[in-house]
Amino acid sequence: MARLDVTETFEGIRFPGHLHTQESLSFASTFPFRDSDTLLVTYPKSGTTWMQEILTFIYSKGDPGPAKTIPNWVRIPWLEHHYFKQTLQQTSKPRLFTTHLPQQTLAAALRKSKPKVIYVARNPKDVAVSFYHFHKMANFLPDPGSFDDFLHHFLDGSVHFGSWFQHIKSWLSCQAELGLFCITYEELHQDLKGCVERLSAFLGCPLQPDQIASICQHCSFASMSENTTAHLALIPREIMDPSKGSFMRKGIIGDWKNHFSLRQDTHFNQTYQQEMDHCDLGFTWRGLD
Ligand code: PPS
Repeated sequence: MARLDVTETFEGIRFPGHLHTQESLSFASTFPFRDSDTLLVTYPKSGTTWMQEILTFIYSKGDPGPAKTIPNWVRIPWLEHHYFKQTLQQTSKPRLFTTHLPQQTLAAALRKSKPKVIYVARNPKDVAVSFYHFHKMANFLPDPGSFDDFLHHFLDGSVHFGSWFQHIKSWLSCQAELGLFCITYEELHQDLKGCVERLSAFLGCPLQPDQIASICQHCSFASMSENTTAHLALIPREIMDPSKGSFMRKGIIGDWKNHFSLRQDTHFNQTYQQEMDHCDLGFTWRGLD
């Protein structure tokens, strides 16, 4: 299934047709979750792959076996991807899933059961930069044009996967209802060990100190860059072109400062203020200013 130039629009949001079909999006929106499932929710480029790796290691109790031998899209598949139904048959228990879908698409399905839901958020300026570079290498996403063009689309929400603002606002608005575990990319950076401890408590998956140490070692940027099953390096070059960039690109906080002009930063801050006014995220960004 190539469909590199196809765009699927579902509930007003555009998705790459290479990975999504109307049927797969519909299947995701009515998916029968179980209370024992864990759902990882992210806007693209917010630390999805990092959290997939951490969750894999928490459930394997620090054993690198599964993370080193099974690609991340099989270990913790995306609900909305076209291969999901097929992958589901191989999914071991407890079932772990990933999604980039907005909250309203999954609201009805999530009301029917109580899976554990983890939301990973990242400073949106760094998300925009990472997403821009990803567009350059991923042939299933549109040509982003200049960074200025891309930023414009990112801020008005017309990029694939929709508005970052709507995504975070809609998910965090049902934080209490869903018992959402919210964590940021920046927190993972600052204190990976502390984050792993919090996650293991949330998941009811106790870990020994040596297991936590193994997780922190294997989930570092350097280790994950070498583990091709952790990211998209296994994907053919017609789909993701390594000559145009790297999936494990920089993995740092604040790279936006190397990309944003003063004008772009001012415009971004104004849009952020307008969109996030009266929205208490419950945490403050590190690196937004
Ligand atoms: S995707 O395509 O939505 O699944 O992308 P996603 O995994 O959400 O985000 C990719 C960015 O996360 C960085 N990354 C990491 N940073 C620090 N440490 C670790 N271990 C790590 N793993 C992935 C990756 O480098 C992308 O960020 P940028 O800023 O582009 O480097």
